[in-house]
Amino acid sequence: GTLAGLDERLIHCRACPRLVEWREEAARTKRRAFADWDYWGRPVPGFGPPDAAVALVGLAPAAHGANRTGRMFTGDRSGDFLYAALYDLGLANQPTATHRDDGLELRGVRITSPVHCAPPANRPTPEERDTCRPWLARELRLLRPTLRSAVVLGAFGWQAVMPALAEAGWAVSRPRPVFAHGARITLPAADGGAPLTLFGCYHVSQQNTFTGRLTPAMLREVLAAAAEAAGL
Ligand code: DU
Ligand code: SF4
Repeated sequence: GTLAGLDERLIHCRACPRLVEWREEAARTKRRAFADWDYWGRPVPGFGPPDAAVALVGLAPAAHGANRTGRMFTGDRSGDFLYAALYDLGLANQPTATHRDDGLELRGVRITSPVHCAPPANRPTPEERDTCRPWLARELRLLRPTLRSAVVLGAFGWQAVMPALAEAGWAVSRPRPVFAHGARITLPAADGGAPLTLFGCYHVSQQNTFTGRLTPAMLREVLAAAAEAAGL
């Protein structure tokens, strides 16, 4: 299979009843500021080239952000913060992301998330995380020939990505590595292929960026290290 084929199948997924309801409810009721938008209201596929060297793993689409625009981190404050940093490092061709046809292109980076549908209160259940994991594992397996590093935004993504990485062919140690901002670990490939360097980073949510827990410089530092580890 191809990544494009995977994305095409993903957008028809209805495996999580609570999330299907929530994503479609948000698309029907809308936020006042986006009343004239035709919301996406479906699973949001990963964004970025199929031969990416760096993966960026978030949490889940925001109800009025990616669930509206149909592209990861596009149209919300989290994305404003993330894409500005990617642009600063030359990993994106423009600093802003507003809609799916805004001309944004990523260089060597694929952005995805462990849960592909917008959850209530930005909080998927463990069951929803497990139900969505095969999509992440398949995506990582398809990226594996070129993938050399991954930045995981927050503890939820960190816990979700470990079993997916194991299913995609990297050796994940037991006990599982613990999330921390600044964590850096190397996972050997289970079959002698290229290892993957994994980086932990606080999530780019407003909770962290408005309070200064995660600053632009802190995010740039992690992204730069991941790009360097991947030879970008
Ligand atoms: O507050 P906000 O910028 O609308 O983001 C809501 C929430 O969802 C925050 O925790 C970031 C997360 N998120 C994500 O993980 N992936 C996305 O594409 C968009 C938002
Ligand atoms: Fe399907 Fe994942 Fe959405 Fe659940 S969260 S409905 S598994 S795409």
